[in-house]
Formats: sequence, structure tokens, C-alpha cells
Amino acid sequence: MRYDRSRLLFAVVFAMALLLEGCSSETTLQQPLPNKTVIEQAQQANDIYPPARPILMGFSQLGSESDWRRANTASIIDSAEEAGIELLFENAEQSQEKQVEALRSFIDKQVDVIALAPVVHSGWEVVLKEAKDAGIPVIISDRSVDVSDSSLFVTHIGSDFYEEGRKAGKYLLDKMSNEAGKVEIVELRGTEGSSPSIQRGQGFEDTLKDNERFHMLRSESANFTFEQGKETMRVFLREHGDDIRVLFSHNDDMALGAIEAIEEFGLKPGVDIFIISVDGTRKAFEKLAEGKINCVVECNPLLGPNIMQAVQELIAGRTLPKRIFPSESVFTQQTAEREVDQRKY
Ligand code: GZL
Repeated sequence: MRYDRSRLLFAVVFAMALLLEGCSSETTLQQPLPNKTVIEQAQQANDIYPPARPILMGFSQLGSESDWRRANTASIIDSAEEAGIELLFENAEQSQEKQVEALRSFIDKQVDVIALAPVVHSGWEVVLKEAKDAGIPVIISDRSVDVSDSSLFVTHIGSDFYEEGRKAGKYLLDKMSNEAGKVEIVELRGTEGSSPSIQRGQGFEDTLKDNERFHMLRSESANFTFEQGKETMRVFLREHGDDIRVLFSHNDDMALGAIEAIEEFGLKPGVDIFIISVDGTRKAFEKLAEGKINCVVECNPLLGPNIMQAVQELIAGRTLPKRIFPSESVFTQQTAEREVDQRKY
């Protein structure tokens, strides 16, 4: 296999360099340096990183539940290809257990770097410690992990979900500033225990909590999917019908499902029920332009270039910031027409 030969070549070059180095300096590296990553060992030896062979990267993706996720996967695969990084890509289809298995297989394969898009916020300490003990640096992609030891990952590249929730709340405050009376809200949350669902909900709630006009009538998880968004909105409408004035959906797929349920019920989405969604997919922009969604808070899935840049800098021994945020905006019906054809996903 191409990769084995290049690894062998790298090992021969590395061994020759060590022999030459050993003749000229005191430091020998017959025994691995304690608590040093493979990168630090090579740099300490002869600074021959980046190696002659392609970087080998393991990526654990959480699923393919939404248009956002599919665009995120495409961005990662395409960017690795463009950067000449050898990518081992595993899709866990919403299973944390499968993600842990994937990380352990990457460790067994002794990859140079691991990236993890964690399906939920907690439960990562043990496997991330295994990666650290194996000297393999970890990059967190998209959602965040809840770990007490921040040295378990090098950097987290992903959106500020709390701010996305705040942006949604601020839009609603502005939109309803001229309307009197109680505003009944229903919320479609994302995957239970995931950082975007927790933090979008908290940001939205914190922004509205000082204004007594706004009342959260119902809030349920619909797992970021079109089907569950439609079914859950059907239940909301059956039980609360015309009382509902606003829908806050944690992603576009659930909002698009809810739109179908609202129209089935005989109400006008975007008019009878204001809809605020998060992500910014092309389909959502089309509904924004049609007046069926009122506000889309962007969450950028195109993280591939940032991730591959970070990997190359990491392997070259540079220091990375602990947190890297993609750029994001807020879009309304006024800007939809101009934007819809720009959407890449
Ligand atoms: C957010 C991402 C979320 C999207 C959903 O960064 O994790 O997961 O908002 C996706 O569309 O399913």
C-alpha cells in the first residue's frame, strides 16, 4: 500500500537522521522521551516534521441528520483532499459509543492527529485521555465537549451556539416591539445533551427572560431532523393551535418540517406563526424569500478549511488558539433575495 511504503521511507530517513545526530550530539533517542507526542519527539530529534509522508488524520463525524451536517462532511472531505491529508473518516450516525470506538481505532492505527465532532456534550474524558496518553493531539470540530482537563484537546473549531440563541431572541424582541399582548412561543430543540441544543436554548431564553410578554408554551426535542420537526409541530398545533405566535427552531431541517405541519393545519408560516431558525441552508433561504421563515441565524458548516489549516500548523509545531470561531451572520426576508443564490449548501 502506498501509505506503508511512505511510512517505511519516513522511518528509514528518521533512523538515518538519528544515527547521524547521535554521532554529533549528546542526545540520543533510542528510548522514547517520556510524555512527548510523536511530533515533539521528531522535532526534538532533528526537526524533520512535517514528515515526507502525508499527514494521517482520523475524523469521527457524529452523523448525517441534516443538510447542515452533510455540508459539514463534504467540507471536511474536500478540504483534506485539497490539503493532501490522508483522512480516515468514520460516521457514527448519532451514536456516542461508535464515536468512542472510532477514536480507539484511530489510536490503534497511530494516526498523527484526531478530529472529533461530538454528538453530545459529555462522556469524552476517558477516550480523550487515551488519545493524550498515546501522544495523539485532538481537535474538536463543531459541537463542544465538557471536560475538566482542557489539555485533552488542542483547539475547538466551531460556532458560538449561545450567541446564536441570543441573536434569535434579539430578532424576536425587535420584531414584536410594536405588538401588544402575550407572545406564546413553541421551541423545537436539537439533539438532547448536544451543545448547540443546550446553548441555543439558553441564549434565546436569557435574551427574553426580562420581558414578561414572552412565554415558552412548549419546548420539545426533534433531534435536528425534518421528520421529527414536522411531527412535533403537528402535536403543538393539535394541542395549542391558534395560541402559537412564534416558533424557534434550533435548525432549518426541523423548521422546514414544521412549515409543512403549519400549512396542513391551515395557518400561514411566517405570517400567523413567526419562524426563527438556525443554520442558513439554501432550502431555508428559499422559504425566507417566500416569506415563510422570518429570520435565519447562520451557523457555518464549512469548517473543513479551518480544520485542515489547524492540522498543518499543529504538525508543523505551531501553537493554536484554544477556540476558533467561523464567521456567521443573521438573515431576514429583506436580505434573502440577495443571498439565496450565494448559499453553497
Ligand atoms: C451546529 C450543528 C447542528 C446544526 C444542525 O453546529 O452541530 O447539528 O445546527 C446539525 O443542523 O444537525
